[in-house]
Amino acid sequence: MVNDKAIFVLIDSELTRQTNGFELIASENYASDQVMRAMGSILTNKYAEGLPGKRYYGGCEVVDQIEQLAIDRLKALFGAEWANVQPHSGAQANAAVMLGVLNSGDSILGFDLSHGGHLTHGSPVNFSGKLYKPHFYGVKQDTGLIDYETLEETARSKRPKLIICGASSYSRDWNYERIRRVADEVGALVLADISHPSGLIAKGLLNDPLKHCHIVTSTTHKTLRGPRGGIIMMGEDFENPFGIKTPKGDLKKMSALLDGAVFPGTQGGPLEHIIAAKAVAFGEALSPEFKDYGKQVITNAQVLANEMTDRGYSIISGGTDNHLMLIDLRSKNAHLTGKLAEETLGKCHITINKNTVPFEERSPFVTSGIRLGTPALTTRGFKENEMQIVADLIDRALTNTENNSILKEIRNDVKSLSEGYPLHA
Ligand code: DSN
Repeated sequence: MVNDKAIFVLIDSELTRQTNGFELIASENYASDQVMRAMGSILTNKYAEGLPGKRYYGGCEVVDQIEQLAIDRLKALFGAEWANVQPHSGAQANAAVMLGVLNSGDSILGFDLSHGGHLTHGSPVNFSGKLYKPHFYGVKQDTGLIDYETLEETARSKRPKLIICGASSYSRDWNYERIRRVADEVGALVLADISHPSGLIAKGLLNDPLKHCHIVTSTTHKTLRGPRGGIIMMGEDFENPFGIKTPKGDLKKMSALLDGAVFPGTQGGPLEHIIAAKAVAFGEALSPEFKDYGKQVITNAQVLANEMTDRGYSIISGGTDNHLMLIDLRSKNAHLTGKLAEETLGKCHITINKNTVPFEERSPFVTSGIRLGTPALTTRGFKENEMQIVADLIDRALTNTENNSILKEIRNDVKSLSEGYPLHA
């Protein structure tokens, strides 16, 4: 029985928006019905500070089993030795890792936000740049690929305690082995934040960070297609580098340090309804069908990148290995900004985000680029042919930004195509 009409009418409007449009935001996806059922369950009523079997509250015998299932499934999915499924988000997971392994004022080395990194990898407006001393590496201007030489030189000169790899808008795979080599040389830990490609990594479609990086964090709602949330994992025991306040080569002590950094370090009670939904999503990701979805996500991104290139748009780094691409609009039209592109496509119910490009000259509120990602449309059932139509419609909109009747036609085409691919089929 629903009484709160104000909210539920709005939720219905959002359902219509999600149903009738193309969702191309690279960090979004459509969670399954059973993931949402777990999220909306009575588990939200339960307090369970602590870990399975070691809680500060009574009545945890059921949530203990749920959380343990989530942990076990996650470990099986990634081949991890240890996992914590409590972080409320990717940012919370990164905050816990940094609290656990760093002292305030320690140096960290992360991928520059303006080149495709993330706020929590040292941005001056974020806790990571305020509590720690951030240094950055980026991409090479001529290739758009990670500048590993600069990463290595900066690691040697600044001697960070933590090197962070992973990105929000980088379309290529990472050389984790190379980053680990320089980390060992300078005595740093390596954190891989795989929030974006984790669903693809889980199925072996991209390089495995757990083999080389000391700690791995992720969100659970992007390519992994679960509820909105975060996780932390460790792949194996490791020889701990000097200078870090953790015991040498002791996974058990290291995991206790990270568990403590999540709770009580940075969070209170875990969200057991979300943890149950994470368990459901990990179960879905363990299935063979999830690998087909992952492969199709990449194929769709590569088709879309090629189609956009053929229409005169420049893709940073020349293409994609994963689920996303960053497009520099200046190659198509020097006056077309990311802001105008986002607004124009929004009028056609094609949802994307404006994005800075490396060595950006415009403000982050305007930008010269857009980011496109294929996880959500792939979940919906779009394949190569549909991606060609998507590219056509995007290009048609971006070459007719002032022509409202053409934009209306495109909106109708988007709606008709969307109708053939219901959500949660
Ligand atoms: N803001 C998210 C994204 O869109 O990539 C990352 O946190």
